[in-house]
Amino acid sequence: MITISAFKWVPDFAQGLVRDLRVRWALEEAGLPYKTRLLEQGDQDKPDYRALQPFGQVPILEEDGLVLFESGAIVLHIGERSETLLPKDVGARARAMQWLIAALNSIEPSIMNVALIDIFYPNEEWAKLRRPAAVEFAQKRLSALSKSLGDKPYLDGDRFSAGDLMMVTVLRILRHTDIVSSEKRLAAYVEHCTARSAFKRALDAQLGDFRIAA
Ligand SMILES: N[C@@H](CCC(=O)N[C@@H](CS)C(=O)NCC(=O)O)C(=O)O
Repeated sequence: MITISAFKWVPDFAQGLVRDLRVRWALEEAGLPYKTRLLEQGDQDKPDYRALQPFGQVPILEEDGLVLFESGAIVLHIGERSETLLPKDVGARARAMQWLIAALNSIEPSIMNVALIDIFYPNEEWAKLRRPAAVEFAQKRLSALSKSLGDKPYLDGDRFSAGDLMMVTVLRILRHTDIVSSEKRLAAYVEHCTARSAFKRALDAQLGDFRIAA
């Protein structure tokens, strides 16, 4: 049975955003059952966990002696068992991976620049000075993403893939602002991807674990 790591509890701002959600969603899309290894605060710094995840982060995936960290690597690994996530067609499969990496490498950094300011440094003078340029840069990236999406339902056309799963979890990081929601096409894209029953089950499972711990 697959085990994934997650935090037992996190503050409200992070609930529904913690990156194990990506893996739970991928597992739900793939129809693979899993259990969770829930970390108390501080567990991520203990040597036994650091031996599995060098940076002390969630999620990791454990299965039959295989241990993987990095949500992108884990989603791609799960995708090997799901045509929904990684289509069989060679080109479509490569493009699904391309969009997953674009989400992590070309979109997430600019989104995190804004999110980190808002969450951890809202009252710092330097952060107030830095924020407008960080927002402007994120908007530039999002506007390019929106143009590329165009009127298609998904990034590669008519089919949902691991690329959409990752992109949507990245875009949701700015749910506390109107930076994504004011881009109408992206807002609609996030809405219809998160209407998938697999996403709902994944989100319920993460929030359910927090409720139990509260
Ligand atoms: N690049 C990593 C990032 C993982 C990550 O940032 N996880 C956060 C939770 S969403 C975490 O564990 N933070 C605790 C820490 O960094 O100490 C991935 O995608 O798996």
